Amino acid sequence: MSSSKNLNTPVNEMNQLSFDDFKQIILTDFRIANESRQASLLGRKEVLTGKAKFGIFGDGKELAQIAMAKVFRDGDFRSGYYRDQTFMFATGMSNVKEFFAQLYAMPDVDAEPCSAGRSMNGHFGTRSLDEFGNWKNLTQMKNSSADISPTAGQMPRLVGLAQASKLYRNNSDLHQFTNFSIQGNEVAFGTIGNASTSEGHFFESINAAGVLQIPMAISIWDDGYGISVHAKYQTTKENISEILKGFQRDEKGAGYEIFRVKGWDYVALCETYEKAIAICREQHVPVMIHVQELTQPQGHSTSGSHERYKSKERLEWEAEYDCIKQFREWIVSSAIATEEELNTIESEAKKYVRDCQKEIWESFNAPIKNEVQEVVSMLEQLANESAYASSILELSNKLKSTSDAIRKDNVMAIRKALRITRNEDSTARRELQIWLNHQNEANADRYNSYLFTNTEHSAMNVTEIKAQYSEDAAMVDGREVVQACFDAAFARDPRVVAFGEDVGKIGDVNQGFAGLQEKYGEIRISDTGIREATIIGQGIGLAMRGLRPIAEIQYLDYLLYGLQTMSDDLASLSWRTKAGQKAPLIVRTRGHRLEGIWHSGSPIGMILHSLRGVHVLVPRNMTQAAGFYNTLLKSDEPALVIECLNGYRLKEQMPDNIGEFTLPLGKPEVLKEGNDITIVSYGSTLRIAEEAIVELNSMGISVELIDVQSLLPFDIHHSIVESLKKTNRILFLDEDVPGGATSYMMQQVLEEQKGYYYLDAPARTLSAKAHRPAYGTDGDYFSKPSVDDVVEVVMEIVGS
Ligand SMILES: Cc1ncc(C[n+]2csc(CCOP(=O)(O)OP(=O)(O)O)c2C)c(N)n1
Ligand SMILES: [Mg+2]
Repeated sequence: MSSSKNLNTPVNEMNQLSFDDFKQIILTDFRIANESRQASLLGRKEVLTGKAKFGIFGDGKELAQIAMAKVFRDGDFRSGYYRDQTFMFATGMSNVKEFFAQLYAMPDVDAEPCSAGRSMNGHFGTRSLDEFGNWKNLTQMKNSSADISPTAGQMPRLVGLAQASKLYRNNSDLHQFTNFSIQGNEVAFGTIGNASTSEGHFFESINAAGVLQIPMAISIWDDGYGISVHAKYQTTKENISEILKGFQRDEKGAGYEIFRVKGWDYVALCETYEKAIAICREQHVPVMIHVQELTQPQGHSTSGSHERYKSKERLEWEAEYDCIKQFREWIVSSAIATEEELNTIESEAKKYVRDCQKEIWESFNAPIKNEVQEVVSMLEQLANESAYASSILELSNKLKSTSDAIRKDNVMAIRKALRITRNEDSTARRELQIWLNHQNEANADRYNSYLFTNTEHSAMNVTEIKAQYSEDAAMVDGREVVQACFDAAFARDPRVVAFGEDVGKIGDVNQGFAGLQEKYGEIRISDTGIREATIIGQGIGLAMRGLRPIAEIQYLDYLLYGLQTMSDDLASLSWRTKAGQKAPLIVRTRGHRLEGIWHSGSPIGMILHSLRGVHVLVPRNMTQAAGFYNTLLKSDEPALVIECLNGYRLKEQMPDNIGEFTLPLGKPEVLKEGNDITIVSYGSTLRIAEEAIVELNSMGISVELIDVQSLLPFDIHHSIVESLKKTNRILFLDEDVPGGATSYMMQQVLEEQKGYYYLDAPARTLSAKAHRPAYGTDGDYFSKPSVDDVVEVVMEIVGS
């Protein structure tokens, strides 16, 4: 990739340049546009000839992205989508080689830094972390958060990325963190397709950023379509900036600065971005740039052809208004360069891209080819030493004749050969097994590693510090315990911020932050609108920029609104970047038992199954919750903490070291010892179990009660099976649906911990009913597990 020292010269200073310098800028832009276009064209061919599986490209969007790149500075962040290759090339955040490495799914961080081959092509991202998982200096590099495929899924995170600048600018205690921000001068650039603006996430994010007044610059790439669906089915009046006009800032209030520009008009694009981003950066006013009249020369993706749904007229218009064609005509008609000069650049670009592609295809294939050769010769050796020679030779011959064999072909052949020769022992067979073991290790690293950051700052490495109590330790409401914990956290670390519905002024609906806004200011403890997806997104974006957010979801039942963002974005972040990015966000919520269909749900199975990559903690009381918060604030991994809704007014002892004690993750606690049966539970049902145990004891049944308290990770030392070895009977209890989190706990203990061997009676689960909890005390009794249910199920299990 060629670049120019003058590439970032502001448009309004261009007239001060010499003609030659000016010309060089234009021609460099023309070159980048052509290199990007050639990458799209060749990329599609690579898919259609079977070398890559799927392709989605940025053709037709080149010029706008080149203009945007001119105003993107070190420290800035992008949160965008799969059309942005030109922007990534022009800013230097990616290049043509990395583009092809991702197309081929090359599982190598150096070749494909965004995801090490884990994401499909067009999913961009830079590496914020060094090889040890520590933050790099983000103000000395250009940054892109890692893309996800769900349309508009990039929007909630964008709000947080932009808000971080506001916090860094307005809170002078944060000015010291120059690795993350230079006094909040960074802009968060968002990109989104026109059709994706139909998503709720888009509207929610736009409103949130308008309210927050943060430096967010959202560009809408409008090509009139979302795959085959025309704008008339997507957007009222077929025009997103038209219908968002009410967001324009004016004498009635703060809002956005909204721009509209044609995607083929180079000069207008450069001027627009120059103007828009200056406002955004300096004044922290969100800006929206609606880039219209964009095209898709090759259609949406390699999955289909746009001739099926675009009219002849539309296709002709797209050919004429192709932004590179228009750019070329402008260059020639403005006498900046000749057709011949441009032709030369175009053919150089073509050759450059072809050379990059060849080099990457070669470096992708070379090690695999070597591995195939090794496997073939090992199989041939095995055939020499085996009674099943012909079957094994069949495998090696098949492998030899597979053109472009991949690692899967290799490993399948070995596994099959090992199965065929399972009754034999030979040097060759042992060598093959060793080779497979090495491959398994390498592939686990390639494909399965870094669900969590696994650094020295991992939550799993935080040393336990026990809570200490003085003799006269006060008995206080549970809410006062978490409040004191948060107070200590805010006092200790200026990076800690908390926000959510009713979190600011009243200190949350249960008073966990009571008085803290007064003490630490609105900049750190704040109310948000009712918008769970962007509360989570705010948290992700802030955490990606070095802050320590506690994002509050008012009730567990409403986590569903934010769950998409938590699951697709937060939970996958470390894994999908192979530890290139992290977001140590703490999501705080409260749930289980209260009253009514939408205030007492406990959908823990849903959470566990959608949030692998996030720690899921279910403290039974506020002291345990505080211990978890203290642990998490020392770690760099994301977590969800679900407090018990009915626990805030129950009395607990205030630990002396409220800001310091830590509770380890993945360690259950035995609350009561017993011999006849083990009850495994968490959260609010523990109190039900405790009551039931009183009655069971009176019948002579001795119960061991275990509080799991940390569902992800789950009992890392396998202590529950130790209890089962003693009692030989087990009941998993919670108030999720049947087969919800109880079945997860059962799988962990019976399968993972091999508890199956110690059972004298069938393992049982007791949960709530399959429907939501009905309102009122009777509704609760007949919907959720009761003391009576627990007593009777235990009696059945122990056979009395
Ligand atoms: C939540 C979700 N729904 C559907 C899809 C499938 N999908 C991928 S791209 C796309 C169209 C997006 O169109 P637009 O936002 O205009 O972007 P363009 O591709 O036109 O640049 C759809 C429906 C998806 N990725 N995510
Ligand atoms: Mg579109």
